[in-house]
Amino acid sequence: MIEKSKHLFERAQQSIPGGVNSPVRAFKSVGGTPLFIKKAKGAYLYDADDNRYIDYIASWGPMILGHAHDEVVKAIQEQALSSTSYGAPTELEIEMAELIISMVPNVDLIRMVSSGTEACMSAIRLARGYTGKNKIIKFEGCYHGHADSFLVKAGSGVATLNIQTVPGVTAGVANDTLTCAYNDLAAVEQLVEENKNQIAAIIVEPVAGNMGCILPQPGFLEGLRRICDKENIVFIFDEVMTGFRLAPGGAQEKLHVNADLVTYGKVIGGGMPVGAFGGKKEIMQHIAPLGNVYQAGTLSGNPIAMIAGYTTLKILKDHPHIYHELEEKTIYLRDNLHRVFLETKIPFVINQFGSMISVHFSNHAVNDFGSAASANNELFKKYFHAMLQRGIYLPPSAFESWFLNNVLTKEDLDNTIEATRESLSEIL
Ligand code: HOZ
Repeated sequence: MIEKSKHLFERAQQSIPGGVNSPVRAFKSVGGTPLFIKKAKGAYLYDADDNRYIDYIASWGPMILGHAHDEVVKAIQEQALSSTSYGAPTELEIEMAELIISMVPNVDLIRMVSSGTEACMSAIRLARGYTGKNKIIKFEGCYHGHADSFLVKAGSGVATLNIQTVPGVTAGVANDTLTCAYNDLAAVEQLVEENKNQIAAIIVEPVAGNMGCILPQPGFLEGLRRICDKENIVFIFDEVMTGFRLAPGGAQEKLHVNADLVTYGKVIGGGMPVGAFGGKKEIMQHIAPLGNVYQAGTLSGNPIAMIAGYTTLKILKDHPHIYHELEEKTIYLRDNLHRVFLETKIPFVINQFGSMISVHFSNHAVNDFGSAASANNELFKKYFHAMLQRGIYLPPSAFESWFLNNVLTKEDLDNTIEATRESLSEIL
């Protein structure tokens, strides 16, 4: 029973476009009523009708330690007593920057912002300002937030809603964004050759999470690194999803590939609105006030956001076994879902990396946007709703990754596996 959510959704649509403050929440591609959430604790969400769900969205990634983690909540409460914003520098921002630099490779300087979108948008501006070139290369199905430059063949909500061209993005901006299929190194080489000395940056999700979870093929990221070195292109890792999730040093550490600039969001804020971009001093010193590449924010480095992020990152740094546990849980889920899906004989692909995982109903490998989009997404919708009815909260789109949190128990995972068995027997 979700009567209260239904009522709230109707009411929300009177005052909020589509009833939601971010399109993927609207359940538009899976249909039905989005759940209105009242509270969450640990691995569980509770909706307005008091139904409990095992949460595999984790606020789209940030809640890696589970919801309302005691230490994080306490730190926020204590900071709030000293005001929620100053718009002036604080020692806490230095501690946050020093902590990040101690955890991740190749970051000499880091600038805090308030979202992953801002981080990626600023990194691109910086790459352009630094190189004096205008064009960028991004990959089809990758999503780097909603700044104009990135809304070209984007994943996540843009793919979910099947928006081919985003009105409001000028042709001039769109023309400076070149795209290739993910994992297609030869296409990148060709594009770079055709646009000699015009490419400022290549931006990539080192493990893509906005078309389901898509793994980089061996040699793909290393090949991009080589191209960037040869052609004086700034190599940007969008680690908004992977940063502090795959390892303390994110995908750079886990995959042993260095980027020139890295963008962060999600986990870095411990559930508060935080993003960051950082990298080599040689590039970062072009940012104002050191250089003329302007970037600013009234709430950047906000003390509540900083303390939530700092407390979360410190826990992750001091307890690196969390990453092993998370990966073990995700592999357990993957292997058991695999077993259950196999019994049904329907085609399926489960991609998993660290604590990111997704299911596509496909009879071919899913390693780029084309293969993700050609999967049976009608079946995904049925699977999604059957799981939801059984108390399992999956992303409402096949173009999103699931994110595990560290307080999921074996019982939660077993319930999820059993719910999948029941769901598949109901919908097939
Ligand atoms: N960036 C998130 C993962 N694709 C989605 C969050 C949103 O668009 O609301």
